[in-house]
Amino acid sequence: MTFSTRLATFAVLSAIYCQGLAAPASKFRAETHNVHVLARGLELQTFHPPSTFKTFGAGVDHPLSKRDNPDLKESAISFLQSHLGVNPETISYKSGYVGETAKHVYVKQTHNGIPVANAVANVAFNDKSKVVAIGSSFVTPNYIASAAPSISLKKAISIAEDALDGTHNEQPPSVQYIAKDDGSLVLTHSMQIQNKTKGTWYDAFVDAHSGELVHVTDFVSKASYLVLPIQKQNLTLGFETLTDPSDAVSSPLGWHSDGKTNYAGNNAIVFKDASTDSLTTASSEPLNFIYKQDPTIQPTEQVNVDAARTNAFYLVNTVHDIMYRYGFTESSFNFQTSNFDKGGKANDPVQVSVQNSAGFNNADFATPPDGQMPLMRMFLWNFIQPMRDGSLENDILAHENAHGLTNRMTGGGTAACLQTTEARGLGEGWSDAFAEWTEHDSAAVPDYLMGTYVMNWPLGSRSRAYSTSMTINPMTYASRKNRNEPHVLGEVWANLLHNVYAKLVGALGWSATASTDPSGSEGNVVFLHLFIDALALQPCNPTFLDARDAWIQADANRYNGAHRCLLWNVFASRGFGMDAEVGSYINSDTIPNDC
Ligand SMILES: *[C@@H]1O[C@H](CO)[C@@H](O)[C@H](O)[C@H]1NC(C)=O
Ligand SMILES: *[C@@H]1O[C@H](CO)[C@@H](O)[C@H](O)[C@H]1NC(C)=O
Ligand SMILES: [Ca+2]
Ligand SMILES: [Zn+2]
Repeated sequence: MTFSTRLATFAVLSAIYCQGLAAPASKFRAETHNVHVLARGLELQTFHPPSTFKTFGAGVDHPLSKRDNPDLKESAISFLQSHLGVNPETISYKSGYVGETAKHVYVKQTHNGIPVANAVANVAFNDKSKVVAIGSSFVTPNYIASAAPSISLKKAISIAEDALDGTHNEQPPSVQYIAKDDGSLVLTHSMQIQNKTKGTWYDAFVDAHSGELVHVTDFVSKASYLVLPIQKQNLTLGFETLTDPSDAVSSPLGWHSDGKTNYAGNNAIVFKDASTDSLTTASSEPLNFIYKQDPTIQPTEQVNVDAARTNAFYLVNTVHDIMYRYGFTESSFNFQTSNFDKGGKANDPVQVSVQNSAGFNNADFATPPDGQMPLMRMFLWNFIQPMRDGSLENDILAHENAHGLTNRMTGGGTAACLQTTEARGLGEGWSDAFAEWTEHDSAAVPDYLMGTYVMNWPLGSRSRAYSTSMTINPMTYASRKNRNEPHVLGEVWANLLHNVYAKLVGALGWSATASTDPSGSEGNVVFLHLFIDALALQPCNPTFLDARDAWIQADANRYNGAHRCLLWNVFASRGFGMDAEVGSYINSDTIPNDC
């Protein structure tokens, strides 16, 4: 394909991905709003109250600090009361867990016992039970709608089904308030609406008095890219036969058993197209999955379907095991059929649809709340014949899977805290950065490209390579201005993280066993710890600067701030210094005085 026709194809793709962002209404701010395109091209602008986020380094006391072993929940509520002046009667506990370096509590604002779905807060404590971070999007309403619905749930469901072109699923509906950007609290009927053909999946909020659809949580992260061992990016690097690759700590019963049935897989279920179709099957017993992909015939030929399912199964399980080692566990809302009594909600392994028939040239990942199964849809790519299969490009699988990590760990398992335009941009950036992490096989940090195999295009699916070179990738905090499409936004963040990774590995070296041994002090180990620790600390709908601050706090919690100056130096080198401000997007190269 020539250069210009390739660009034309790409422009069409981008237009599809960007369609939700045309001409946003005047109040729109990327840090607090998003625009969703519903059925028949109708647009809905959603509001996510601004989060305040404060970190405290070594930690501060809370009102119950003097008690012996104070209750985590009560401590969080007392701190919210003393620090933000929030009335404790308006706080309801949502979730919490004790992580390796911090304890986390996530709460919701309530009014007369009815939760305000988009007003939440989170408090984190360090191992000395001091408060290290507080995030809050609580609101002070100027008007509160009557708590008695005047339209029926049935009516509300039919309104939502019509607006979203889907069907209410089996999840129980509820009555919740939604905080709007005019300062009011609207009473809503909320229910999940799904269209399995289109791959859409929402939590919908219909005004229980006016019948208007006022808010949605969109569980789907779209991709736009724009067995292979995980560190190999694509199949041109060669298949290998791996024996027993599962990690006994992360997956105690292996990958093919949940303790009750064999084969189903405790962390992932992989099928071609629809979940009613067949699962990954062994080529021979016991549990051999040896299918040699044939690149000269279409991916839809049986042997290639088997190779694709096998690689997707391997990759998603490997990603599960890596993330588990670094803190994405049962209690921190991960994806497993059985949780082995270790906390969290079970019965939510990743469902992977290989060669999904709904489209081409893409992939996506829908993350519902903890306890509901996410769906990863991998498509075929038809830029070249025979077509290429996204399930054979590991960076795409890893990118998609990482959406599940970031959506579950931000905000305490609700999957509702990466919803603003800016937070969705962070989501895309983290997914690229995680994919990159899995593919390093030495201390070298070459420029990184996503999606080159499926795109059959040297630059892959992003506008530039991620690079430490200012010439190859000049993106800074100022580049964030005027970007409103999540992937385009995400490039700025992913490139910053590429630079953080390069600095950490340059200073601290590289561990070849980082995927299964998180105890090292090497740069790649430190990077993934800070990456995952920070997710749980940051507020709901973080801005770029909140996400940056969460890394600094994560380092204080885990390493006593040992990498603080290194991190600030990298941040400042790309304009994310201490004086950077939300909204103005002027580069700051300021670092702390003592660095
Ligand atoms: C899903 O979307 C398709 C395409 O718009 C539509 O034809 C179908 O009726 C929808 N399905 C449901 C269950 O609403
Ligand atoms: C496959 O991955 C390698 C290593 O990352 C890269 O150099 C190569 O360009 C990729 N091949 C294709 C066809 O994308
Ligand atoms: Ca779970
Ligand atoms: Zn994505």
